[in-house]
Amino acid sequence: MIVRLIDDIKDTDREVFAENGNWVSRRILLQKDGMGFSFHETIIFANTETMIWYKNHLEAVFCVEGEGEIESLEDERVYQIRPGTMYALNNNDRHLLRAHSMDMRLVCVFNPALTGEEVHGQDGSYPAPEEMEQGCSTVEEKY
Ligand code: 9YT
Repeated sequence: MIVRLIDDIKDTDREVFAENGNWVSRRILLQKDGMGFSFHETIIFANTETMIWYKNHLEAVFCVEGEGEIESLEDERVYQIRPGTMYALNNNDRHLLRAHSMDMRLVCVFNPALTGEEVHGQDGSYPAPEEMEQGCSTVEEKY
């Protein structure tokens, strides 16, 4: 059994800050934990907008704190996010994620699991697991 405290992840290599300062993500479970998915707590900082495209991963996100919105760049629909809201990027949807006046605390699951080594590519995506094995480019997207 794996038991972990979020406080034990802070200030370790499982805690990653976005280069543009928009978010911090704590990778509670990664590929190496062997669960078949990864599990994250992500804080989206207040009054930010982040463009994201997980073209190689499916992600489900559950809001536990804060308020914001997600705009699908596939059809321009905007959905409000508040505690209790879940969104699932079942079509690898490109999107804009906005936090309103307070930080948004989100719990996220990725399939396939993130290894923790990914950085956003030029198009906002993370590389596929096969590309990671081949040694992918590590250019951070500044969105
Ligand atoms: C909200 C969201 O998309 N979180 C994703 C987790 C984060 N990009 C990470 O851990 O890399």
